[in-house]
Amino acid sequence: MNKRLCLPAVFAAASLILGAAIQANAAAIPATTLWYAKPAEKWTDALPIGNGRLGAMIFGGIPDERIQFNEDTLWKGRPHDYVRAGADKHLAEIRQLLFDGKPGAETLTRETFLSDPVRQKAYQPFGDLRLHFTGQDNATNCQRELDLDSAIARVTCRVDGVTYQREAFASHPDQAIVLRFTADQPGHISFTLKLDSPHTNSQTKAIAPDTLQLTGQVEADGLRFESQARVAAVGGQTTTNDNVITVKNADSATLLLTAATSFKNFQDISADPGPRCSADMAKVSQRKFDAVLADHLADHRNLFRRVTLDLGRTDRAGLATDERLSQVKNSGLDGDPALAALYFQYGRYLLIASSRPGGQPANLQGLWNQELNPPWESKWTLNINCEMNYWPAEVANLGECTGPLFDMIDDLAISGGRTAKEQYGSRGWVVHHNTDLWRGSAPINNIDGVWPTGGAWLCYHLWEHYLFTGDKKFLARAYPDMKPASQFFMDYLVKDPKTGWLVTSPSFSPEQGTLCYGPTMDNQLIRALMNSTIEAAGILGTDKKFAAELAAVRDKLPPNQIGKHGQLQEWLDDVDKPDNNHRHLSPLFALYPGADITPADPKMFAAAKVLLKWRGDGSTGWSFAWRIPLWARAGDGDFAYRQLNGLLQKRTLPNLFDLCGPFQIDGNFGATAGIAELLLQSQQVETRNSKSEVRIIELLPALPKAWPTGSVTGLCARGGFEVDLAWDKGALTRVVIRSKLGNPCLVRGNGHEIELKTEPGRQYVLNGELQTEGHH
Ligand code: FUC
Repeated sequence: MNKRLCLPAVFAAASLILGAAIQANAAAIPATTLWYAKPAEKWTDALPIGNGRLGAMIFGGIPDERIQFNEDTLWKGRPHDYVRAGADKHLAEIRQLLFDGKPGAETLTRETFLSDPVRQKAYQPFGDLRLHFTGQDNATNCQRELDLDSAIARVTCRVDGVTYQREAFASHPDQAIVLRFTADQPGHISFTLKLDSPHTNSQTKAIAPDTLQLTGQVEADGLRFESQARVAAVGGQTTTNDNVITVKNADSATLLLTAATSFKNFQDISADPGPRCSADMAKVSQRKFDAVLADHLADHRNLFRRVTLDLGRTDRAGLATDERLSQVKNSGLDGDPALAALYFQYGRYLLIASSRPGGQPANLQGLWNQELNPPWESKWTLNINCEMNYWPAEVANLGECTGPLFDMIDDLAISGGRTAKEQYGSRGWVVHHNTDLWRGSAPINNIDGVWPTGGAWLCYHLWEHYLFTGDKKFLARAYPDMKPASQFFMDYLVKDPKTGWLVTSPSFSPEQGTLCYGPTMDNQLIRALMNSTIEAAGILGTDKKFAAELAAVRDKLPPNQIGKHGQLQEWLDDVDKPDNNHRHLSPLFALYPGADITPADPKMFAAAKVLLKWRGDGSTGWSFAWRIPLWARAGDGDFAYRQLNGLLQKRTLPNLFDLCGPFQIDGNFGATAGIAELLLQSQQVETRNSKSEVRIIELLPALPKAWPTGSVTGLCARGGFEVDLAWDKGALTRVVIRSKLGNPCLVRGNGHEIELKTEPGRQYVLNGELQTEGHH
């Protein structure tokens, strides 16, 4: 293909008019566009759009387009309580065997303690739109792109002197997927449309001359679903025959897709998907395309444009995205810093597209899945993956996107309450290492499922949301989940006869070793949960007595321990092996995303670094990704950068989706959070006296050498701040701090420090030496 024409569609028209005058060059390619000079061959080449509930993968085929779509409540199964009846009767014996170091605990746990049934249910694909564009067999100059700034996927091509364009976006305000087909000459839009589904119990028919309806049911007694596709053509003829819509010689056409299921909530699937679908369709099809587009752009940009990132540009930024990725695979990321910035913004885009208030949280694949049996059921794995999805939310200024995660916690407090009672005889609620649409909370799969701190980790996100926003109303809404999560551990923890500490048992250090008690990660997570619950009670002026009781329990948790190699121990006993480079980094929770291990405790900080060093480079995408913020917290930007490089070289698909083995989205989100952590950190506070604390904002705490010059705007810091930074030759040149709440902060960077007393709504401009240049 002629290089001159390998430009995103926004430039294609200009290049055709201006001919050779326009050359592909780095400056012409928007920094937030993924683009390709050929259609997707596989699903993992296709480009994702989503409105948090509806998602679609756009293949960009010419003349045959496939648009595979999802709705985030279409799952196998039905309301179900997975609790293992009678498990509590075996708890004491399992614990005794573990304390005594006798064999048998694993077998007894496997036989008596796992969920019923032992596996949870799978997220499902919904359907496919199939378009055939008549007369486009000999298309040239085909290209496709995903513009992250507008959340629009575009496909363009030329046939016999006519330029064609297709655009697709998933509108959150209109709850529909919207496509528009245009040509630069009238009367040239001709296509057929079909709608089908991989579910065998499904059927499609035309319900109006312009509308197809897909109905089906996942399985007997399972979720029912419906989708409608409606075509509105300008000019030409639109006809329907059985289950095909044919458009001939139109000037342009709009295609609207709505979809719904019978899911009401995790305990109720009695909704009727038909009226839901029809109502969404009636609403969107009455509106003018331009109005739908304008609302979509405003809605998306309100979130997306809060943050910009510039790490510098080279000529490689002008290449197609898959070519850029191949170059990284060959020669590393050094020659293309703009690809790191694109990857960062892609993570933000994917979170906006897969997690919006009112919907389901981003699952293992966000919300994009074409498989009836997806890897790990495309559920929510809680021993790292689901939490990692939400790491970028606060720091990358997308706090609203946490809504679905918090709603899921509300559900788990109900289902997990039953598991706490039935399996452990405890108050409160517990969830183990996975959950699904039915909010399974009992241990699944095998003994490594018996890890009781999934709920504690989820609650950490509630507390983080409060730390970033200072929103007391939110805290009052979160506390009723946090308190019973803590109560569970008050009842459940058991005294280790050897040390007297209160420990989890039976448990696991995620996916390593065997059944054990008191692994370090559990202690860290429970300590974080109890600390935040106590603090929240204080802020809300409630539960004084309870908070004191909780503090007494917290004080008996095992502390972080330093072992014989100087390492932070993973288990209660000092049994760590220096050559253990496992993908999970569980005891390092307290370094990131936790904040219990900081340079304020130099010995423990050094011990955490010993363990982190042992673990070496990543393996799965998410394990590369976790190492990025961990090394950022450890203060080594170059080792963090090496992990980002590894992620892009070894675990990234052509559409920049992350690979675990199969596609899994957590690495996209973890690396996005990690890049932010290299530039800005705010996990530390300085205590002035017993009553007052000042938040520390660290600027460029771990800047990789590969990014000597750059700028970022709109990152968030705990305490209610938004921060813009610019740097050159590795040193800060300009800083803007916007204070939302009027809290004081201690700003550090470039070896300088300044304490700012701030007023809400004001911004403070500092130079590279952190001297104030004024406030506005
Ligand atoms: C955990 C990880 C695997 C995978 C799975 C979904 O079990 O250890 O690598 O990410 O979750």
